[in-house]
Order: sequence, then C-alpha cells, then structure tokens
Amino acid sequence: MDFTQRCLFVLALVFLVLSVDVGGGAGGAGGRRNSRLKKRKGGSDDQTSAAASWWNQDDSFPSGIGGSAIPSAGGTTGPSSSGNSDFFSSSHGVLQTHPPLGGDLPGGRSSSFLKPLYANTGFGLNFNGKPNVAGLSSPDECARACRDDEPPKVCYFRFNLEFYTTLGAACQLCLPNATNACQCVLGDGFEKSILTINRQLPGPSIQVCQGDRIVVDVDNQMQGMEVTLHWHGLWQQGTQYYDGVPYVTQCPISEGSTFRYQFIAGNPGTHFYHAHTGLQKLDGLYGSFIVRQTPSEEVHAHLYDYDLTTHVMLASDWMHEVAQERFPGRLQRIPGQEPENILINGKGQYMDPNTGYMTNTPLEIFTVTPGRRYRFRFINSFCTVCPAQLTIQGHPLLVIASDGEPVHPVVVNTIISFTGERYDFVITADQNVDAYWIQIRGLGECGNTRAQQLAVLRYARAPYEPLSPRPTYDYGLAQGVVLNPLDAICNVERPDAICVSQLKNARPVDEGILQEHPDVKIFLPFRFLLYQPEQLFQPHLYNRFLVAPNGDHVISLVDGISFVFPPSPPLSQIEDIPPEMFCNGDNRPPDCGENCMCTHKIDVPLNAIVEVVLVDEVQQPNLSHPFHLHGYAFNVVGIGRSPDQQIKKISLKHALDLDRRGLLHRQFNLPPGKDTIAVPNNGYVVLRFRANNPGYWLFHCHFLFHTVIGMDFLIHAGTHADLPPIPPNFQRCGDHLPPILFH
Ligand SMILES: [Cu+2]
Repeated sequence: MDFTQRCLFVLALVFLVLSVDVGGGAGGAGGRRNSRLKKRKGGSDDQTSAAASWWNQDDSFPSGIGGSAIPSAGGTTGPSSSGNSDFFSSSHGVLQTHPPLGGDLPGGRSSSFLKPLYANTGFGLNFNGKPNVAGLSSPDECARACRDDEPPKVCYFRFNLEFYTTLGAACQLCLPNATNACQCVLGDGFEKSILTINRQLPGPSIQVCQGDRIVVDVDNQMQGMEVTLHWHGLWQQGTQYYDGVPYVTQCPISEGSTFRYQFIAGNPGTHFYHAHTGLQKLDGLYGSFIVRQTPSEEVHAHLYDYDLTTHVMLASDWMHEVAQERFPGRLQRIPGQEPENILINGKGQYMDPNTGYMTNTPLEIFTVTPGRRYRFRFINSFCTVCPAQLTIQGHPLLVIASDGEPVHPVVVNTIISFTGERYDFVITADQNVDAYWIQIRGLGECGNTRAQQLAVLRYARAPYEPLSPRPTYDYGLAQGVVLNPLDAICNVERPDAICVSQLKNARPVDEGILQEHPDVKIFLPFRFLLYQPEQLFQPHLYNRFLVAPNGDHVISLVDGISFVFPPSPPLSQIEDIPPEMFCNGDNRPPDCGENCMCTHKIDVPLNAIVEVVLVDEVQQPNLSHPFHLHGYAFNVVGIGRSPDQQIKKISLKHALDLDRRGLLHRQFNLPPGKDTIAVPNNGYVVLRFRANNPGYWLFHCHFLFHTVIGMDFLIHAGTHADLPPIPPNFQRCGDHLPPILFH
C-alpha cells in the first residue's frame, strides 16, 4: 500500500484584541476576579464590554448555586450566547496516518503548504525549531504516518521548564491568534501562576512511531525547584534509568541544569508524561506522548480512517492557585484539594460560582469530515481524586484500547476514567453536519464545585459551537452505557455498564499469567491513618500529614507502611542507602509504630508471575484509588467487592478469607492489559504481570496528594546483576553526613 503523509492546517482566525488593565483590583474580593482584562473589538475600545473581560454571563447557570441573582454581563456577548464564531481561535494541524480512500484531502486542500501547528516552536536548537545536529528529527518530522518500509527516527525535543503565568503579556502581543506559537497561555481565562514546558499548556505533544529513539533535553529553569519527568505508560526496558522517578531511578534535575532522557519508544499506544516531583504536575507540567504503529502492526487499523495528531484529548483538573497552597491543606479558606475547574487540552471556560460570570476563552474544537471514522486518544491527566466522565453528544464511543493496550472493541456512550488512565475510541462522523458538545464532568469530590468542561466536536463547515443548549453539570448529556462504572458490580453482565475487568485483551496473553497459581502472590491493603491533632503537634515531632477536605489530618499506609523516598536512587546508588531504610509488610523496622515510615520495597524474582491483590481499606464512599505500576502493563484478572452481604467493610483478613474460599473474582479469558487501575471503594483488584523488566518500579496511587503522603511502594524485579550499566556521568545525590569533629 502506498501510505501518504499529508498535513492539513486549518486556522480559523478571530478578531479579538485585548488590552490589560494592569492597575489595581488584582486579588480583590476573594481573589476570584483577579483577571482584569478589557476586551476591545476591531481595535477600538468597547466600553460596554470592559467590565466583562474574559468573563461572560452563562445563560445556563443553574439556579440555586452561588446565589439566585445572576448579574448582567455588561452587554457582552460571547460564544455561549451568540452562537457565532467570533470569539474562537481554533487551530488544527492535521496529520493523516492512514491513506485516504482516494483523491485529495477532505475539503479539496493540497497538502504542500500545510503543516502541523503544534510543533513549530521551542523544540529545536535553532530559530526554525529544527535540531541543528545531523541525524536528529524535529517533533513535526516525527509526528508522521508510520510505515513498514521506513527506518526509525531519532526524535529530538528540548523542554524548557519555567515559572509562567496565564493571560500574561505574551497574550497582549499575539492576540487575536492566541496559539502555542506566541507563548500566550489562556487556560480557562483565570490569571494565575503556572509551570510550563516551552510556555505551552499542556506541554509539547510527543508523537512518534514505535521504535523511534526519543531524546528529551529537560532544562530546569524553575527557580528553587528540582524536577523529574516520568513517561507514563512507557516501559523503559533497557533504559530503567530514564523512568523519571526522583530518588528511585534518578536524582532530581537541579535548578539550572539539563538532563537528557533517552530511550526507545518500545511499546505503542496513548501515553503521556508528567512531572513526578512534588505537586508540580498540578501546576501544568504534563503533555501527551503518542506512540503509533504501522497499519500492518496496529490490530485495530481497519476500524478507523484517521488517527490525527490533533485528536488527542488530554483532560486535566485545574486549580486557581498553585498546588502547594493546598498542601498540607487548610481548615478555613478553601479546605481540601478540590480543583476549581477542568481543562481539555489546556483550554476551557470558567464560571465564577459567586457571580455566575463565565470566561469566554476558547474551547477546544475537534474537527471531523462527514462519513469518516476517527480514532481519538483520551488521556486522563487529573491530579485530584475526581473521576472524569466523558460523553460526546450524539456519538457512541467504540473503545479499542486502554493504557496503550488494545482490547476487543466495545460500544459505550460514556467513559469514566481516573488519573493516569488512557482510553482510545473511534467515532464515526455519521450525524448531521453540525457541531456537538463534548462534556467532561468531574465526579466524586468535584461534585462539590461542580467542576466540568466542554469542548466541541465540529463537522467541517459546521458552526464552531453547537446550537443546542450547553450541557451543565446538573443537566448534562445522557450517559447511556458507561464504561468503568463506579459501583464496581462487575461479575454480572449488565445492559447499562461495562467494567474494565470485562474488557477482552486483543493480543494473546502470556500463558504464565493464565495459570491458576502465580509464582508470587502479594496482598496489599491500603488505608489512611487518622491523626488526632494532639498526636501530631508535639515538640520536636515533625510527622508529615495531609488535611483532608473534612479536616482530618491523615497519612497513607500500604500494608501498614507510609512510603518515604530514600536519599539516593537505589537503581544507581544502592550502596549509599542504609539497608535498614528498606522495609515491607513482612520486614518492618522494630518499633516502627502505627505510622511506620520507610522505603517500602517488595522483591520479586526476575520473570516470576506476580499476582497483586489491592484491597481498599480506606472505604470512603465515592473514593476509588487508581494504582499505577511503572515499567509494565499488567493484566486485570479481577475487580469486585465482597459477595458476603454481612461484610460491610472489606479488609485484608476478609480478602484472604475470600481467596481461601475461592471467592475472589478472577477470570482468565483474555484479561485486559493496563498500567493504571482504580480499586473500587470497599472493593479489590486482582492483577498479574510477568516480572521480566528488571529494576525498581514505583507502584502507587496516582492521586497526587496521596502519593506525597506515602501511598506508594516499590516493586524490585530481579537483582542488580540483571540491570544494564549505569549511563556514563549519571548524576549522583544523597546525604552529606560526615563525622562530627569535636576539636
Ligand atoms: Cu489514593
């Protein structure tokens, strides 16, 4: 077959010029209205709209939230009420990774002048954004249709990490065309401090073919901050040192220095990357990482016509202050860790719950051509505990993969996902030529703030915004059949839902996984330890804690242990770590107490079949913890709750008892592969993997605020003899504790 790479660049320009009122008022009442932008049209002051700035009255503001009086928006109209395209700046770099059915690109465009938009700034070493070293390929050269007859590329990325601000001065310079190219980050129209990679939100999209070599130079220019980047979903076989976990696989990148990550994009699929240090991910350090296959290798290639670079849908939760403001957490003003908003590909609008005003920043728009089938790649890059519920108006979702692992296709209408999960689905553009709403609702705790975001599925030549009413949090799109229901009733077929454990792997499963008895079986209960304030605040005592939304002061325990990082990475500096730092459920340090803090490490032999049973002893309603394993995809063998109606709360003891009685749900018919799985509240997950990737791999709850209070442990597969050599001139770190001199 003759595969053609074609690119389509569609830029819908709008006429929107801003001037910033840098005068007083910032941080005024409640800090909510600190975005003091005035809007001008056609270059002249429009005084009637000055008060609204990026705010716009929301017609669909539900009554009963934030007071009954909805103030006037000062005469402004925006996309929500005008229905026209004046306020939208959309940009679509379209890469076709499958051959067209014949003829030219949709819309009759020739491809010669077209190029992807997202890839034209900040990556390279010269002003054209091209690497100036022979043999390196630029990001847009790598984001290509993958072909059987083409050798792999060496894809070079340069990431500049720094403090930045939404709605900053760059936005004054470059509007009306606020794009990544001009360094203007709009976010949801709320001015705030953020962290950025190349002044983009999300960070640059890495899109490559399986087998490409990835080189990312991470230049840390964040004052007073260290950082690492983790490539979530990539197994790093042979390149364990570049998994990006601080004090496990590397020393953090110190301020002012550059760290070169270098690895092969070995396993295909929809992945992403994010900071793995502290709380930085929540402030903006994340981006998509797509590894495509050739059509002959991609098992579901026949199910879609297009797999476009622009049809990546990255959802993130968004706070209106920096994440550290919420850690360990406050008791009075905005307690807990609920996000104010959700972003879709870094874009969105925000409704102030106190005033009912809505920002009129652009929504993300995904463009399709009637009659064609499109692969979408959805990434849940949330940080908080809210599950995300994704629904697209009038379009069923044909789910074909999760966490990069293909599954037998299933049709659903809604996907519920947790932080760290990815879902690939196919949409057929078989409805009327029109625009349709895409809604992402934050569930669980996000119900308190009613955090949601919209995007638009737009048929070519249709309006930029649907004419139908905006779905709101309380009057949303119909759910239909749900993938991944929160109630975890997974052992029976049901018309309204499909559980992750009911998905079928589309690849053959390792025979060893399917044998009845694994080589190693590990039961891991996890819970919170609740401190009484009198226990916590004692002279000379400095135990870490998180203030939960209800005011409780807690830490996380897995098998009775709260994880702490060692001072040096065991992978490269095992000799520098005091052996007594390591522990596990069977080897607890003496007198460790109920808040036992040590480096939780579970050793498994290389190539062993490992079964892990995660048991939720947190048992907080509406809270399911998603666990992510680095270095592997595991097979999800079972998900469930106790079949015993008398048992109100599951525990390790009860789970062991169920297992003895053969009542832990396991099914061996093509168990799906995943690397992130939510353990249903008051339930359990059974997963298995073959420990064929030697190294130290973090296994942790992917809720950011749970990770930093110890809901983590290490799987140590194999021995140091199984590891590849430490890369030359690898950084070193650790304690400096020389003997004390007494004279
Ligand atoms: Cu958790």
